[in-house]
Amino acid sequence: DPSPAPPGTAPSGAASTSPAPPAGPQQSPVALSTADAVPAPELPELVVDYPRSVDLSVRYVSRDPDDPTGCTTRGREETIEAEVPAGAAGISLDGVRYELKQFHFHTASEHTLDGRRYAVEQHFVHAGPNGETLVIGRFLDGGGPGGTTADRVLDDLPEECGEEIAIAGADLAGDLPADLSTLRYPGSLTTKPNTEGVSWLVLRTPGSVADETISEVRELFPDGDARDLQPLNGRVVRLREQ
Ligand code: BO1
Ligand code: ZN
Repeated sequence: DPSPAPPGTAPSGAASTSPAPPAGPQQSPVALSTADAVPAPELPELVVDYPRSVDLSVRYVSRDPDDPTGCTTRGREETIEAEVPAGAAGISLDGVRYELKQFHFHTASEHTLDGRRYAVEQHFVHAGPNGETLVIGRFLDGGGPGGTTADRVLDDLPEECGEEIAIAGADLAGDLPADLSTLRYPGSLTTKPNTEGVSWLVLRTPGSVADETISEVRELFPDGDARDLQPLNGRVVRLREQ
């Protein structure tokens, strides 16, 4: 921790500012292109083990150390997040299991796919056996019938600061597409502290939520909470079809 400023050197009431994180060479999000992606059938199949029914706890969160509750601002570092009970959901790659910890949303999408930015991007955040982070990204558009977990979460948002909303019996398995083909690349957290070493698997097949769900999330984050696209800097994006 930095030592406190000597008395009288900081204007009273001034907010503390966090230093900008060092921008590494492998940041996220990036512009994804199916045409430029290298076909990679040799990569391990994505095996999803998500439940048909799980109870979630939804709240606002912030990655900004100056706004730990996510209550004061609705910007780049804030999101709406659903916590998944320990052991309830995960994925495996080559027999190695990654536990689903939480999922959250960004609007508009953070990644782009073939030049398109989607209305919403859902991030399923997993932790590996050694604490590695693996995120599955899913693009969401409007025009859906409603009733997906994303609709349920975004239609019943917490109103009070710090309030937790319980969502019972969420069908996480049913939210995923039949085609689990993914674009994979090494990247970072898209919010502070933008830590690298994150494995990104972005589903090629977008999903859809109801138009009114899109309106809700846009009302909540009028300026969006998506980070700018970051340079690939020579990274290879691979396409694992399955
Ligand atoms: S994102 O998917 O790149 N937008 C993203 C951004 C921040 C986090 C995760 C994903 N934060 C991390 C925290 C960890 C925590 C993990 C799971 O989320 O840095 O401390 O364990 O909740
Ligand atoms: Zn995210």
